[in-house]
Amino acid sequence: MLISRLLRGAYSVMADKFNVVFVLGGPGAGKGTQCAKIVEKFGFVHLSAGDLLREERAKPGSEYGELIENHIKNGTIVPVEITCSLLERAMKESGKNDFLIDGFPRNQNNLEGWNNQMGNKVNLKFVLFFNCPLEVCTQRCLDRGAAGSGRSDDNIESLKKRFDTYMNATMPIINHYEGQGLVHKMDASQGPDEIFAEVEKLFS
Ligand code: UP5
Ligand code: MG
Repeated sequence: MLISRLLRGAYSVMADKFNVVFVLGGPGAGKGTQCAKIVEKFGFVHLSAGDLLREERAKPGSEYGELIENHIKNGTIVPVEITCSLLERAMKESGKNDFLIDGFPRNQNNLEGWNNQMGNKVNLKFVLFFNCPLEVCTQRCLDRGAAGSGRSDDNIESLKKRFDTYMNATMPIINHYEGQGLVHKMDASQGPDEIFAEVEKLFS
């Protein structure tokens, strides 16, 4: 009796946690594109940390607007307190339980801040890593910029900085999760449908 009550208690604590899949990869690797497909087929909530920061930046009178814009243009990373609060708020407001968190955590500061603030509220299922050559990613972002994305970082100067940050700060985070056996690495240089054919196997 006691054991089954304890087990039920433990289960309800687990069930109360948010389920999270982190989606990482270089600029233009296709994180957003694949997340949209996962949402359509499997019903997760997609939260792009970059999109949340851009929304916050666009709010009239935002306390952090200028700081966020400077980081985005320079390809550097916004302090975790800001990003993590935006993510947690969006998770709570969604009323849902299963999340794709796209483009986060990107550096050691993000990882530590997330673990402190969210570690015991979240069940990290795995990390989806879109691996794509720099030249392919660069071309995708430049094409998107030329097509009128309006993103202040879809230009060659910002892209160089975004890649430096990705290689120096984000790859060590991916390697950290790899060491925990949590990373699923995808070849993201193919077409969107070919990539999704691999991705969906993980969610099925
Ligand atoms: N495209 C997509 N897939 C394709 C495919 N398979 N074949 C051909 N084309 C493909 O795709 C990019 C473009 O490529 C699109 O035009 C798409 O149609 C095409 P997308 O799906 O948008 O790729 P994604 O990986 O999401 O690229 P994104 O540019 O969003 O990646 P970033 O990681 O650079 O951008 P993000 O918005 O996450 O971050 C921007 C900045 O915000 C960061 O540099 C940083 O300054 C800041 N930031 C933080 O500080 N902290 C955070 O936690 C997050 C962001
Ligand atoms: Mg994106």
